Amino acid sequence: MRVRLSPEVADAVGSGRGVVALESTLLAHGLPAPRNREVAARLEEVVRAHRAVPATVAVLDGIAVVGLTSVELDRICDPARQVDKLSHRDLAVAAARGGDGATTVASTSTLAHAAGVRVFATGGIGGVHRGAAETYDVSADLDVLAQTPIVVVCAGVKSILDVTATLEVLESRSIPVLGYQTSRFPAFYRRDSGHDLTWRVETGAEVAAIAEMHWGGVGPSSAVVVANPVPAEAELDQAVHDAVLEAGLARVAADGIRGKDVTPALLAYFHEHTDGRSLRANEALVLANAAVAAQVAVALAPDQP
Ligand code: PSU
Ligand code: MN
Repeated sequence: MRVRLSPEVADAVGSGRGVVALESTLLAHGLPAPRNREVAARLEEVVRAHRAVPATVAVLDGIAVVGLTSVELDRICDPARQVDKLSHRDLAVAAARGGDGATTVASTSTLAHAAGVRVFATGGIGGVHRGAAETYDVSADLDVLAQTPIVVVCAGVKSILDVTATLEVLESRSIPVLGYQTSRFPAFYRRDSGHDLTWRVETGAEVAAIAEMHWGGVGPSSAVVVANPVPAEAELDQAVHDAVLEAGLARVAADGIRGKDVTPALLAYFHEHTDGRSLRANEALVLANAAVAAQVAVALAPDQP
C-alpha cells in the first residue's frame, strides 16, 4: 500500500520537527456535517498554535495520505460521499479497490507510525463494548495499540463501552496509560470514569521522556496512551449523560446494529438527544487533546526550532 506524505509533513518528519497525526473517522463518522469540517480546521490550527505540524490521515483513491490538504479534508467530511470507515484490516481492501475512506485509531496509528510520526491525537479510543462476553465486540484499536509505538492522546473511552474491561485489556496488552493532570481515568463526555490510574503526568515533556524510555529500552513496543479529561466547562451533566446512554444502548440493541456501525450510531444518538451538548463536549475534548499532543510532539522532536 502506498503511503503519501504531504510535502509539509515529509519535510517536518525529515527535519525532526514535531508532527501530530489526526484521525478522520471522528470527522466522517463521529461528528455531523458541517461541524465536522470546522473541527477539522480547528484541530489543525490548535496543533500549529503549539508549534507542531498537523497531519490528518485518510485513504484517498486507495492511497494512504498523511497530511490532507484543505480540499482533501472537504472530501472526507462531505456526508454525500459516505466514505467507508476503515480499520486496520480494511486498509488493503481500500488500497486494492482505489477507494476513499476515513481511518480509525487502529489504522491511523499504523499509518502514522509508517510515516515516521510519533504522536497522535483523537477523541476516544475504541475498547471493550458492554456485553462483549456475548457479542465479542472488542475494538481492533486495542490490538493495534499493543503493537504500535506511538503516543495516543485521548479523553479516555466512552462510557458506552465497558470501561473496567477496557482498562483490564490495556493492562494485559502492556499499554501504559498516563493521566494528564489527573489520577482518574476519564470517560470521554465525563472527566472521571470512577477508575483510578496508576500514573499521573503534568506536562507534555514528561510524556515525551516516558515515551523515549518506553521505546528505547526494555519496554514493550506498544503505544503510550495519554488520558486527558474533557475541559470542565464542556463536561456533560451526569444525569443527562446517564439517561441518554441508557436510551442509546437500548436503541442500538433494538435496531440490531452490530460491528463497526455500533460506535457511530451511539455517537449520533448522543448528538441528537443532548441538545448539542454532547457535540460541544466532543469538540472541546478533541481540541484539548490536539493541544496536549502538540506539546508532546515538540518535546519529542530532536530538531524543533
Ligand atoms: N470514539 C469516539 N469517537 C469516535 C471513535 C471512537 O469517541 O469517532 C471512532 C475512532 O475512530 C475509533 C473507532 O478508532 O471509533 C472505534 O470503532 P470500533 O469501536 O468499531 O472499533
Ligand atoms: Mn466493534
